Parts: sequence; C-alpha cells; structure tokens
Amino acid sequence: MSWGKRGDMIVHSADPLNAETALAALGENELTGVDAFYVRNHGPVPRLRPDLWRLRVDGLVDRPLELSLAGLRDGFCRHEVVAALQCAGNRRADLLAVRQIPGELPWGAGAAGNARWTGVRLADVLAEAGIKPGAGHVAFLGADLAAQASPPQPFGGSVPLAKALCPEVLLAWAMNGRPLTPVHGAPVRVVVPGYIGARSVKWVEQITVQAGPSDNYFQATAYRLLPPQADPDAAGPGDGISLGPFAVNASILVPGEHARVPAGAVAVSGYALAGDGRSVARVDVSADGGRSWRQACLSPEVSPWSWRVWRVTLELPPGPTEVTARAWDSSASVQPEDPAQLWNPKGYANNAWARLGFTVAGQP
Ligand SMILES: Nc1nc2c(c(=O)[nH]1)N[C@H]1C(S)=C(S)[C@@H](COP(=O)(O)O)O[C@H]1N2
Ligand SMILES: [Mo]
Repeated sequence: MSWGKRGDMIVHSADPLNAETALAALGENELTGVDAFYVRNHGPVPRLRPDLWRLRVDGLVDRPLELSLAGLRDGFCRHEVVAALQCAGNRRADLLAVRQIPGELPWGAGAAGNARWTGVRLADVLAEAGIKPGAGHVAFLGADLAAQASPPQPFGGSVPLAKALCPEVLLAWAMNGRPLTPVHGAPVRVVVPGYIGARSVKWVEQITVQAGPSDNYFQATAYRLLPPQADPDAAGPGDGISLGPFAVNASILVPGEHARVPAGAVAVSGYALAGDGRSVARVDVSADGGRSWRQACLSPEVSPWSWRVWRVTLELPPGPTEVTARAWDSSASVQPEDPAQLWNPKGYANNAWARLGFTVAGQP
C-alpha cells in the first residue's frame, strides 16, 4: 500500500511503516507536503471510523468527557498552527557513523517536517473537563498496538500540565488544510510543537490528567537519553533523561548529497528549527570546516513553531567541497560541532553541525 506517499520517500521499514522525506523533496517548500511528510509508526496503522471515534478525557478532572469528532469540532474554537514535527531519531545516521546503534532505524535529516495543523486547543478541552488540584501531567493514549513495547501496549506519552495548557498544543484533525490521512493519525492526533515527535500522539483516544508522567513504555522507558556506556536492553522505566523539548537543530538540503553543481555562485539552503519556547536566531554556514562563517538569510517567521528555511550563496572553487551549517536559538545556544560527543545508545537528539559533501564542476 502506498499510504498516499510520493515514490521518493526513503522507506526504513514497511511494517510498521517508517519512511523519511528525501532531502530534495524537503527543500521544495517551506510547508512539507502531506505526500512527502515523514511517517514514524510503532505498530500497524489503525483504520478508525470517524463516526465511531470517541475521545475520553479522564483522571484528575471535575467532569470526565467523552467527545465525538463532531463534538470536538463544534464544541470548541478552531485554531491553526504552523509547526514543525521532529522525531527524536532525526539525523541518527550521523551518530551511527560514530558507533553502531543496533535495533534503531537509520534516519537521515528527513525525519522532520513542517505543516499547518487545524484543530482545537487541548487547553480548551481541559478547561471544559475542569482540572483538579494535584494535576501535573497530561497523558495521551493512541489506538495502535505497539508490539515492540514490553509488554505490547498502545502508543502513549505525556507532557507536563504547563505545556498542555499552552495555546500551540492542538488536538488536530487536519494537516495543510486536508483531513488527516490514516498514517498521520486520523481522525485526530495531538500536536505538541517544540517537543520531540513522540509526544504528538496519533489516533488519540484517551487523555488522562494525572500527577506524574505517563507510565507508557514510550514515555517511561523508550525516548530517554541514556549515558554512552549504558546497555539499552537492560534499561528500565525511569532510566536516563526523559526527552521532551528538543534543542536547536538544522540541516542542509540543497544542493543534494554528492550533487555536482556548476562552478560559480552556488545556492545552499536548508531548514533550522528551535525547540520549546525558543526561536531560530541565526544560521551560520562555513565552506572551510568551521574556521570562518557566513550568515544565511532566514525566511520570515510564519509562526514561532514553524521551522525557518535559510539560504546563502557561496562562491566555491572547483572540486569536492564540504559545507557546514549551524543554527543558534534565541537563548544563544548553538548546535555542538561533533556528533561523537552526543552519541547515545538509542541514537536520539543528534543536533551536531550539519555537513553536506558535493562537487563543484571545473571551468568549461
Ligand atoms: N499513536 C501513535 N502516535 C505516534 C507514534 C506512534 O507510533 N503511534 N509515533 C510518534 C513518533 S515517534 C513521531 S516522530 C511522530 C511522527 O508523526 P508522523 O508519522 O505524522 O510524521 O508521531 C508520534 N505519534
Ligand atoms: Mo519519533
């Protein structure tokens, strides 16, 4: 089955479907097309009937809710947010080049995308339910069964209550103006801008307000940053650092890897994204391995949660070239240089400098 995706997707696994956007396709538009947007699944894609779908809101609430799709759409104000999603495993391939990471997918820089999401604010739904004292986190549960979890369980996760109440966090039914497709979580998914993709739970059916974080496998055990020497197979609930907000990151999309470009002015571009509560402040590009840097132009900020496309034109001598890029965020944090310093046993959260090798043709 094609799942509505373009033929140039890089498929890392067919079952469950895991596919990333080809970098050339990511560079085409500031908003990633639904047919090009990466897919990250941990189990079979559930086919939910929109008319039968219900969302339960329970836990530390005054009034537990059970909402239909119509009840969600008509009962609350509609909002749109342009926001990037980024998998915690985005750019793992550069960590794999440092040392092997058994059992994890070799994502390049295409496990991220930028889309316009339409839905209602999670905060509005929680206000309708009424939050009781003692609430600290909001947990989401999907309808898919993930066999890789131990024990097998639906995919879930949680965010702190303070984030859940932020206006950018949506229960979304549309992506780029069209109803969500099955692979992206139809009929409704959570969208948590600025957090790792895993918290944007697809096919969401249950939202629980609770004191602590979710004990779901994908919150308590997976998606945690372990120290380099740890054995990931021995890691249990609570080990390592829980991943939530992501750090500033960037990638080079144009010209493509191993491309051959004519001599003269070479257009170089890519994306940069900042995590929760921060914005992209500057992108530097180097053609000499980081000894000197030029500042790239940034696309206008369409939303604090959108990624920024950056562009620069470089005069490059003929021959093989490696271009490097690094982004800074509004807290003056910058991407670290070396992926070797970031290596971790599950290969998460690589935000080392982006590098792209290509060849500049000689004079005719
Ligand atoms: N129910 C459910 N939600 C999920 C997942 C999943 O496997 N099941 N994968 C998560 C991960 S790890 C990521 S990165 C994003 C990917 O969203 P996308 O497939 O729409 O790009 O969905 C998240 N939400
Ligand atoms: Mo992910």
